[in-house]
Amino acid sequence: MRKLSLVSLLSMSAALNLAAASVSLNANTEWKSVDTEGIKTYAIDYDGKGWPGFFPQVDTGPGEFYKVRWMMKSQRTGDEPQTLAIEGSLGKGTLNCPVSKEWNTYSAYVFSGNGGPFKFRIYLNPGSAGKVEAKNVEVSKVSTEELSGNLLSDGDFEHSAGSPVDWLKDGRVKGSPISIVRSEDFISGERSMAVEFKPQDGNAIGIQSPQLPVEPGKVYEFNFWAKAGREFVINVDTQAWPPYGHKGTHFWKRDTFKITTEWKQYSLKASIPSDLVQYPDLAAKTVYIGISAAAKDQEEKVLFDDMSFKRL
Ligand SMILES: [Ca+2]
Repeated sequence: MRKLSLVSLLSMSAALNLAAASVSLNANTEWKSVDTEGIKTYAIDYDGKGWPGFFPQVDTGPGEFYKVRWMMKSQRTGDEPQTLAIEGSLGKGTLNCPVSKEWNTYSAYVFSGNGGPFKFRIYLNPGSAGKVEAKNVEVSKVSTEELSGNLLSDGDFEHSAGSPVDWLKDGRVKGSPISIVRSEDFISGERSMAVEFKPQDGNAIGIQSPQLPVEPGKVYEFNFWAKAGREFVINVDTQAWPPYGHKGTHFWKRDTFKITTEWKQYSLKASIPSDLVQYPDLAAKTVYIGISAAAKDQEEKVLFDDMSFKRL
């Protein structure tokens, strides 16, 4: 693994649990740090105001994927997402990420473009109050081996506590339509993801994956298992819409599946265009998956498990 260079810091600084790579980290001074068995945990009694966060920064090589990972748990009473802001050679952007009341590891992939300094900012969004803790912030270069495997970090949902680490609800939806539930079927391990597709304020509930690394010109396959209480039709969209903002022709592909009352495997293939003049969004080399109810006025709880998104 390539060692990342240290970058100078400003206020409170720390190098946290550097299993993956050395990374410099700034945190707002309102975070208090506690050293527990050699691991620094940061905590804040957040009043719901301001944007307290962490600021890891690394030097990147050209044409590489990097992954930022961190652990967080939040006792906030609301359901505000946490946000990862990114700034590198491709521009500036933001990614909303889920957060749970229990410790989970969250992560995001970014493509370095021309390389150079890459700044991250992991921060809380204003809203409800509550204690928030974070630790183990790290950034590492992604290996070729990882890029050819399952790009979802917890496809079988056995490592997510409370709510899935990969999936985020549509920003317009109130409440928590996505949860980790105990599985009753041996086929799905001990835990599955449940999504309550219940229309709210005229909007169908949709969920979306993180930005997943892709190579333009290659074919990717999204596999998942699902079951519902009755037959229920969902749309699964594969699309490019980079955090830096959309340009040119929108790459977008919709597949529709009828979920039944038995666990079954479903699969789609997406051929990522190679023409970056027509599809400039793909210069960021990421796509994401969106899942929504095909009929906006119907409701059903659908269970998902064993998801994978891989290059063929
Ligand atoms: Ca499972």
